[in-house]
Amino acid sequence: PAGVLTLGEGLGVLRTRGIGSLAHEPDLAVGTGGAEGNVAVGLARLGTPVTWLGRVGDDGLGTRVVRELLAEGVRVLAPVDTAATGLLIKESPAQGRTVVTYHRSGSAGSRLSPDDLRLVDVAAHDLVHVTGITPALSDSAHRAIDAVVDLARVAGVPVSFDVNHRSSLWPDAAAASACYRSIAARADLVFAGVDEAALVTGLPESDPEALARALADLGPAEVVVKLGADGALAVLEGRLERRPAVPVDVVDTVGAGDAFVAGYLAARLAGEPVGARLDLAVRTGAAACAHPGDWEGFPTRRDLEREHDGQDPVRR
Ligand code: KDG
Repeated sequence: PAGVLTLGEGLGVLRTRGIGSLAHEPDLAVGTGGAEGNVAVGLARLGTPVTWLGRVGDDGLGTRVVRELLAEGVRVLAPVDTAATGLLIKESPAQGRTVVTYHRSGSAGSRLSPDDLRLVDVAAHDLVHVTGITPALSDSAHRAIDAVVDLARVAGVPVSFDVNHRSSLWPDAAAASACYRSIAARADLVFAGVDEAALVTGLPESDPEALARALADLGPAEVVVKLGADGALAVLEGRLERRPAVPVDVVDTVGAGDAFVAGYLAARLAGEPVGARLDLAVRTGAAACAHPGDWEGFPTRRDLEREHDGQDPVRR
């Protein structure tokens, strides 16, 4: 089976090694990121077949994005573009806090277009996963997301949509919200944080269950609202399920949402009921928080089994 198809921008990630601003920090660690690629890694590690589609530059970071995804077992369709691979910088002003800046305008990934969909047979997949980041990148990327969602719908392939609001990529909140509503209305499954659900529905953040139901009223049969340290809840065909978070010492939460989505989708594709989807999602999300990289800390099935193996912190 072809499993999941996802598409978006792959980025180089530079992260300050110490605590402090890039104005002073001397050392950077180099990695890769991009929400959809992160989800793809999460799925591959959990044994779910997955394809990632995205444009990369003819440069070291583009090669690195492709190589990391391939090394993780993701099927990669990556047209090489004349523009440079986009870049994200993570600074850590204090322990457990992260500040992200983007250097991605006009990047290779932002030049994704509906034409690129000729590389892939959308109808052959079990699910298509998109995020609200890609339509913010450019008109052509926005049209690519609309096109893949519409192709999936026509083919009867379920569409999963993670709102993933990145305010700095949008001219204003109203433009973002209108776009998210349009995708949510065509999706089968929507993921949102409480702040994102409030942005899309116009309701206050104080009642997550009402937010989930209001998102479902836009069209999707299944809605998952992520509550951070309070866990998550899901509404499927009107029925509510809720799970607490798995406690974790947080190093960096960037990427945790993607791990959560990967866990949820892996369980969904395995035919698990909603409660088990949430169980796997909160565990994979917690594992991702324990690592400074976007996706490096995502667990495999074996890692999840080992969590129950015993108390000795050293394994030999
Ligand atoms: O979820 C993690 C992503 O935010 C990160 O990898 C970069 O895709 C990214 C973005 O646009 O923020």
